[in-house]
Amino acid sequence: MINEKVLGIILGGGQGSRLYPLTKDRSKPAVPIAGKYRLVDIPISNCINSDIKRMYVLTQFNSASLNAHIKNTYHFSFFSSAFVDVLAAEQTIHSDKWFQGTADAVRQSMHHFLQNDFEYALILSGDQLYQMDFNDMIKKHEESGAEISIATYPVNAKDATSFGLLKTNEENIITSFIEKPAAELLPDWTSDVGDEMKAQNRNYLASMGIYIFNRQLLVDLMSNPDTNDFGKEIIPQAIDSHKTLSYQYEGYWTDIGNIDSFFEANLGLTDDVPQFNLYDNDKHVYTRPRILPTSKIAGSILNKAVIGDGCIIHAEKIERSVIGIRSRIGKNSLISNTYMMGNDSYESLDEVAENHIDIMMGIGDRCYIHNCIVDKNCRIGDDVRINGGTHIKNTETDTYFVKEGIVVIKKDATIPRGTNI
Ligand code: ADQ
Ligand code: ADP
Repeated sequence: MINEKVLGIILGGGQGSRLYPLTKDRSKPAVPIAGKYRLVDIPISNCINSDIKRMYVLTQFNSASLNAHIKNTYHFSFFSSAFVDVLAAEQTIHSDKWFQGTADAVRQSMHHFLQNDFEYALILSGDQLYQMDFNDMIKKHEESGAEISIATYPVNAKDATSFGLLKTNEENIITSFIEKPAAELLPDWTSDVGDEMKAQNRNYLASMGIYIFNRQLLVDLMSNPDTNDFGKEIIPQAIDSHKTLSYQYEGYWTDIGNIDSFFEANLGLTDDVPQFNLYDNDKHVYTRPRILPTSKIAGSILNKAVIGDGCIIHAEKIERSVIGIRSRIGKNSLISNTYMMGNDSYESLDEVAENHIDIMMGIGDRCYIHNCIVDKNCRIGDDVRINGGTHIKNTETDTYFVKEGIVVIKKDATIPRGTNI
């Protein structure tokens, strides 16, 4: 079934500087998460599970790996009108500039959208972890006669300054909006969020950056070339003249736009009952079917470990860690609080000998790896010790990057034997 009324528009990412160095050589939607997925699989899967099967992914870089991933994953039946298309910032006769912001990305791509029949544009962020049935939001949008709807989420004072905050009337119509207010303005922005939320001190109603726009209104708003951003300009300017509904979401939702939140969201998957549930019959998270063998594990103690397909593991212990596809970990190694993304291919022993490869892809023997993100295709030699934590200063080298105690080993990096970080 396809919802013919709704077109999905996924904001795949601007510069992606907050996720650097994971976005050094790839666009943000292509960043691997949860051992086998890419960031973009989350909003796309939410759309598919809501029968919204016509989608555009807007991205700043036209990366080959993103295109390959989308092409290899989301092919629909020949007889279906479903599609997922990547639109990268492109030079046209109308514009020679990169996307200047989220609204500018939509504006520059508008001519593609308008080739489709749709009544509502559903605009989504590309860097959030959640499972949401958009049909309920669309239903409330239609019932209320709103022209714009914004999904909202109660947050506490600590988080409130990173979001757009809003206030509503008793019909949940938004009456005021402020983008990322300074801390001293917060007392003016509390909302009546319900008793359960109040008990958790989540007194501020934040925009989730998930918007429904009626088609003609979006066309009209995009005709003003001076507005570049939804949060900074379009939404605050639109609420006075256009009925804008707040759709308060009750489920799990988290923004994974920076290294810290990205790391915690991944490690959160190792909890006994993770807040983000990948084991649900109805809410699939789709990704590329790679036809990998099962994982092979010898002599290891695994505790709160999420292990991807096709791994070869001899580690002594893996604790509170997500180990991505095709990972190889050597003997007597201890891995904790680590997200290892995995490898793009296997190296055979013949290849290693033939090419005089000194350190194989993966983690060697007798390593200690803690509080670390290991990007894809890294080679970590024997006896390497990486002990992430706030005792390490933020720093960057050719092979790694440290941000708030999390050590990120860069894609394709080689960490020589015996290195101590
Ligand atoms: P932010 O997430 O800080 O706040 P923004 O940086 O504009 O806003 O990013 C929104 C989404 O668009 C992200 O997925 C981002 O990667 C993507 N994006 C940014 N620039 C882009 C570009 N040039 N081209 C394509 N994609 C781009 C927004 C709202 C807040 C709200 C939070 C909720 O502005 O009001 O509270 O989202 O997370
Ligand atoms: P990422 O976005 O994660 O950085 P890449 O741009 O490295 O991804 O592309 C990953 C893709 O490249 C994978 O889908 C994989 O199939 C392919 N790939 C990379 N290296 C090899 C290799 N040595 N042999 C076969 N395929 C490879």
